[in-house]
Amino acid sequence: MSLNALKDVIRKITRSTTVDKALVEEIVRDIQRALIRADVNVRQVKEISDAIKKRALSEDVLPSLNAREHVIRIVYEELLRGIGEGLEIPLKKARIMLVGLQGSGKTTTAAKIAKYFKDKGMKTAVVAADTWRPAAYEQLEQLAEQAGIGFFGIKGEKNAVKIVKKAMEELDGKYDMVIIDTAGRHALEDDLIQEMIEVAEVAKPDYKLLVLDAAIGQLAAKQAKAFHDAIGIDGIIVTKFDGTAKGGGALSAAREIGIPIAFIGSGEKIEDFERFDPAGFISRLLGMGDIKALLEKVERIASQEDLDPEVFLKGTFTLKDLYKQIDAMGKMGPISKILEMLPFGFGLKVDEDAMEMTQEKMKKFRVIMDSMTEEELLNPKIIDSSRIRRIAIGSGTSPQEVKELLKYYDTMKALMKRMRKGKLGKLKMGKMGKLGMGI
Ligand SMILES: Nc1nc2c(ncn2[C@@H]2O[C@H](COP(=O)(O)OP(=O)(O)OP(=O)(O)O)[C@@H](O)[C@H]2O)c(=O)[nH]1
Ligand SMILES: [Mg+2]
Repeated sequence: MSLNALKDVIRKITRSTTVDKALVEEIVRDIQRALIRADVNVRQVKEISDAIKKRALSEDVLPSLNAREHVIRIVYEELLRGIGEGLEIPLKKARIMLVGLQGSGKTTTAAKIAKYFKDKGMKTAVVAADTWRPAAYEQLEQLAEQAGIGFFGIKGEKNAVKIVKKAMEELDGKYDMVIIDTAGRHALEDDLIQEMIEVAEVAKPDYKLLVLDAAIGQLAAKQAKAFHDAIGIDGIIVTKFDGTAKGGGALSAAREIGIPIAFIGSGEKIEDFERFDPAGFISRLLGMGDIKALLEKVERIASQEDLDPEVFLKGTFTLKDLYKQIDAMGKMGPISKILEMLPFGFGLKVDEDAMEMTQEKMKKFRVIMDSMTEEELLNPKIIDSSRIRRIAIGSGTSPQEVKELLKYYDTMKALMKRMRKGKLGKLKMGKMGKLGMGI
């Protein structure tokens, strides 16, 4: 078979990896159930599932992904579309104003943010601008003390705008980041909106962050929209993620207003706070632990250009090619996985254990090859016992280990040859295990 004819066959096999409609329907039904259970807005669930169906059936399946993984990857992308990678607040001078309904977690979160950035080397302070809740001042003061962050408040002062004005004069220049805790209400009432607008006018915050309790579920989208319409929001913080809530409400809220999630609060303690991580969030939302592993796999495929399939096709296979292959194995996993990714891999059953090479062995093989001359790498045949001794000394290994590498090279070379002849399917990989090299 000529090279071109072979490539044609390959292309056909690749294209025939179809994702059938029944499977997509089945997966989408599972996803819908998970999303609704996680409190994602029903209208959004419909939008998301329509998009998934359309893409899953029309897009090519990435090599090495099975049909299910193909659909899940698209599910992930569609869920990510609404929430993005999260809001990243850089380590720069900034003012952050927190808003949110009563009990959502603003005061606790103010201290958590200040601590989070303090731990990154910023000078941070909190401002007690909640004049509504009894003892809000004491609550924040105590948290600030506990976290070792700056605090500003005016005890007994009933005007939040006055406090914030004074705070800005007082703290400016002394702190890098100032976080303002504001009052909440049971519902978004006019006087609260008015107060938020006035506080924002004097505080001139770089970020207005909405604090949302994960437990409010489906109400989150409506609430986020109301706050966004009233004062404009730059990011969302989801609190009480340590509870039973799966975060669908927060996802809906972010999608609804098109604003990213910045942080997740996951407990009452000041340290229970982390930057939003989309993969972790979506895994939890769907109740699927394997999303991260899948994404890593997709990433590995993206680095596939590191592996040149032509090597498998052209007539020669030198130690240089082996070197590249070993490098690719470091990035992409065992050779059996790489073979599966190649179009040839279809129908190829390899004994994974026999093919596996430990990281340690890979490293050693690389070190050995680093001690070889260009000539030896390109023409391994010339490596005789005196060269083997020299290479062993140069690489700090033993002649035995150099021989092992050469044996491995011979085996791979034979494998490549068989591949070119299209006999790969019949090749018994198990034999390689007998070489006793742990490959
Ligand atoms: N489990 C858990 N509890 C939290 C979290 N964040 C806040 N809380 C608790 O929720 C309750 C309310 O938190 P606050 O920070 O006082 O809420 P707030 O928004 O300032 O409330 P108001 O000032 O009344 O509007 C407190 O008991 C907090 O300890 C969280 O991430 N997980
Ligand atoms: Mg409060």
